[in-house]
Amino acid sequence: MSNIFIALGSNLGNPKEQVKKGILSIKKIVGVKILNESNLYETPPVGILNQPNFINAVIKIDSDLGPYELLNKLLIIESVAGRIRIDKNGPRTLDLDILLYDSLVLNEKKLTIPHPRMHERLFVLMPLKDIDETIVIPTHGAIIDIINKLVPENIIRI
Ligand code: PH2
Ligand code: MG
Ligand code: MG
Repeated sequence: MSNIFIALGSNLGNPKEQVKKGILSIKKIVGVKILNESNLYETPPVGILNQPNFINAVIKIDSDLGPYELLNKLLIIESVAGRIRIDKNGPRTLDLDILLYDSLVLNEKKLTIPHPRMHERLFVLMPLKDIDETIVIPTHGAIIDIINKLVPENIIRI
């Protein structure tokens, strides 16, 4: 079994409900057990600024699915939630990103673990820290040190 952290984000179609439903859908994947859930956060958009605020959260799961098996399940949940891919950083009903998979480091076309931008995104790091503030992100270091070096953002716990 592996300890895996997944980030959830939404800024379209009742984002809070999208994130909650996303967690329920992940709970239903055979071979997945949810171990912990962060608080929900309202966060200003990063990347493309001219779009609604996001709701973000992180969950910790235990699973015997491999990284690609899990990725494929998450992509199905995203598309059932009505996700249409237009802009890389644009608005979305539901985004599910694998952040960490044990201490695995994977650099492949379809999947990069740790998530390639997680260390620069407070909307990911704040909820991740809720679950475990002792996390060390492979190749980047201790979460607390990373957060302390970032410029604070207007992230609101809801
Ligand atoms: N996701 C993005 C781009 N920008 N900004 C916030 N606040 N939250 C997100 O989840 C987010 C984003 C691409 O995945
Ligand atoms: Mg994302
Ligand atoms: Mg994604």
